[in-house]
Amino acid sequence: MALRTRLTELLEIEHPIIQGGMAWTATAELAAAVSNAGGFGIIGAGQMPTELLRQQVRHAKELTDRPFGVNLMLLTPHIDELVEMVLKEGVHAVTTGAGNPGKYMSSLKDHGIKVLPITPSVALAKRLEAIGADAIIGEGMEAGGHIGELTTMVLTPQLVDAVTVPVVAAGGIADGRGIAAAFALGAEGVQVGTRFMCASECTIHPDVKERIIKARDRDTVVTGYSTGHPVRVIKNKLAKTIAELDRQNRPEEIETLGSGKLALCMREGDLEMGSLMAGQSAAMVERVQPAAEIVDEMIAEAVEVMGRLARTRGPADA
Ligand code: TUI
Repeated sequence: MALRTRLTELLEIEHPIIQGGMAWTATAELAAAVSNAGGFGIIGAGQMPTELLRQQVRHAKELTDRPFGVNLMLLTPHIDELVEMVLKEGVHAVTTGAGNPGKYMSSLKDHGIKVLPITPSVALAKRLEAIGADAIIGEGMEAGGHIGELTTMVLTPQLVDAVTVPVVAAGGIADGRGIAAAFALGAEGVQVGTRFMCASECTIHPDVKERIIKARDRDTVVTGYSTGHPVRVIKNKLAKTIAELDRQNRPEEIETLGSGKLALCMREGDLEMGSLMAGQSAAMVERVQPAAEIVDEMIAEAVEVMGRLARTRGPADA
């Protein structure tokens, strides 16, 4: 069973599923497991020291012979150094987040690295296509972490109409129904973050996985609007404090308070004072399971749903 698109060609993968490059969460182990399962695994660079990211890239190469990538978080202070390192080590593709990767586009492409920017808007997607983006990942505000304003449902078709390169839908996709929906909107692939947080191979603290599995529909909240970098998290003590600072319009204090809190959550398992970044789809994640099982289940369900839709007739033909 396979869903082939221009994205599977571009990334030389079997299934059109990209694993989100989540900071402090998407390590070499997870990325390699997703790539070995026929998807596209991504190491989340976040604010990682350059040498640590280099080790991660090398480790992933030991764990898989298949293509994988790195997500570059463009707000990182030493981003230039991270890009240099990625150019030297070589990966199949990079995704970028939290900014405009225009400055790095030509050097990445000159090194044969595919570039898939994550964008929250149509205007930015058009600019990035014009300077050589190989595909556009449109991320809706259902996603976890740093988000834009539009939902996946309205962003995806607008991107599909605006660019000619493949569009990948992200935000709120955690099962095969989500893949089928994204394809209905014209996407040629999906990016999945939250569900892969509960992959067996994901190295985050087990308590975080348990919290995601327990999550219900309204358990996430967006905080940090006053900083200009809003993030979706599962509600906890830290989120409540930041929401209050947001109301009082005290962005500097939010930046100070937020520093180091993502690692505190994901690595040390502090569910109350850590930043519990996860998407709305946390409520749809039911269990910890191997990455390959997640990929296989999602693809099988997508194929089943799309087959059912294809056989559906209007009342006149019924
Ligand atoms: O980047 C993400 N998700 C993230 S990054 C992150 S680490 C962080 N922590 C605190 C504050 C900020 C970041 C946690 N989660 N997703 C991809 C994404 N990119 N979402 C939105 C954007 C984006 C936003 C603005 C991309 C480009 C952009 O462009 C602005 C411009 O310069 O035109």
